[in-house]
Amino acid sequence: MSYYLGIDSSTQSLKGLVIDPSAGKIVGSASVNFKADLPHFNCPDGVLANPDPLVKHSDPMMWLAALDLMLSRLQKSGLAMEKIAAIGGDGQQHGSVYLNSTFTTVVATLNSSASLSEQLTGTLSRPTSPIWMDSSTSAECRELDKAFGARLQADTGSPAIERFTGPQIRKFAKQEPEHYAQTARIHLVSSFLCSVLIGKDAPIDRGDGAGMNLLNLKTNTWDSAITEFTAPGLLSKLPPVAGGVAGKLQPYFEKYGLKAGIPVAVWTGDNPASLVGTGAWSAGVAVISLGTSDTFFSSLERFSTDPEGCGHVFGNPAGGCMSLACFKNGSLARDRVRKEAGAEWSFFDKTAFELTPAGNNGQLALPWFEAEITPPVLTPGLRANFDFAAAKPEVRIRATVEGQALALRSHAAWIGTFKSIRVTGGASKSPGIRQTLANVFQARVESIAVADSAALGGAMMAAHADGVPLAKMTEAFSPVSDVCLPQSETAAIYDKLLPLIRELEKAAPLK
Ligand code: XUL
Repeated sequence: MSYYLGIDSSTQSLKGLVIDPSAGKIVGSASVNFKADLPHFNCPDGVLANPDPLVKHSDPMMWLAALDLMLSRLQKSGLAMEKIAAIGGDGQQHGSVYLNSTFTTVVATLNSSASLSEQLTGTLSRPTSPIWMDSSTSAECRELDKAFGARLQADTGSPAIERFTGPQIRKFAKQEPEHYAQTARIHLVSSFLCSVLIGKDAPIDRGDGAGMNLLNLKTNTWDSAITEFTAPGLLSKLPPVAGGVAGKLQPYFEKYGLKAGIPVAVWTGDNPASLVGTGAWSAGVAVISLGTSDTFFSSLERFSTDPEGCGHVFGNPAGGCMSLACFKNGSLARDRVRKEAGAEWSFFDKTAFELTPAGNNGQLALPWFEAEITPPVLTPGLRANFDFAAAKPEVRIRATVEGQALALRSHAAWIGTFKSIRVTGGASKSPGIRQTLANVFQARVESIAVADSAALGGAMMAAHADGVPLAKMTEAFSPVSDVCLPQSETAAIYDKLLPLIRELEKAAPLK
């Protein structure tokens, strides 16, 4: 009869999902879309405008406003909030929040008659938060590479990567030393929101901590040499690394009908949470998550890194590690191609694939409207091996979806070959995209009933921290609800196209 709440603070929205594990049911959900619901933060798509296309920051106060609004919506939906026995959650990975020395006191004494953002805005030592879409730290990455060489990837799971929190902190400390000196605590998006729930500094978990270039995955502690090189005195500004229960829900949240004192599980990153929510936390299942970013991930039996240096090793919240390849140009790029082609979503998701042949007669596109992460390419712009602007809408759409699918296959090869792949995220509902993935990977593409697997993973981790076994919840909440089989006659077409995607990655952007 106990309910568990999972909260997913992602790039463009914040969602809550409530499960009842004893009944095997989802009993409630609420969401807040930053563009539609919080337009006054001027952060549409979760990113603040900036003249430098490589700089991508968000407003941490918007995430707090979204948390208040989501909880009030959940309460207004009529859900029995008092039945929620524990809370878990996740945040978009790599993003960081910079807090001054007043944070500890203010967060511990929140007044329920004012909003979270009103009370916490004065605790920021940096008004904005760099997020995972930021590619502006190449200089800092090269400095880290020079100082630590191959050890960085061997010990932290990734070479120096622009969006990772360590290079971001180094850039801040170099460019704004006074503000860095005023920073008492640096949190990830996940640990920041968890801290607000419990009224004190929450730990960072291994799953999300591994996305910082600071955590030694061999010792599961902050790497003191890397941390000190990244920024002076950084170790004292980081919360501890831990899993399990972070603390107890503070009284501020009673105004939403929640019971103060219920346990709050340590939050993780959105991809590690999705690993749990899709049921892929145990070996052998790969996941493709199609959201603001497209990601390919699976649990890892043995610690192994990407020889090309694009992919990552993160902690698996269920124990051990997970692998991940991340592509920045995901759903926002698909939406832009759709709009520019003058197509409805029904045309993009289905009709375009009925009007064109598998392989698109060799016409491929990479919709890199933003600087790409995998591979790291800092010059944005669409790449295509044909006259994209002159082509019919259906040709542009297939070229884009096949280009993205081939890039996923090519850059996830180091992770392994999988006979079945689970898909999640908004675009995983598209029949055209699912069939393309099945054909490109020649694998069964499985859907699970809950598209929001990160929030589900957060709810499952809350229940797990309260003693409910993960395997039991996976059976109840993540069963395969639909399967898309590969068409074997297309195998040779995509095998032939695979090397072309690497060629296209080296091409100049179209004007
Ligand atoms: C993963 C990554 C993105 C973000 C946002 O490394 O950068 O997937 O977690 O979803």
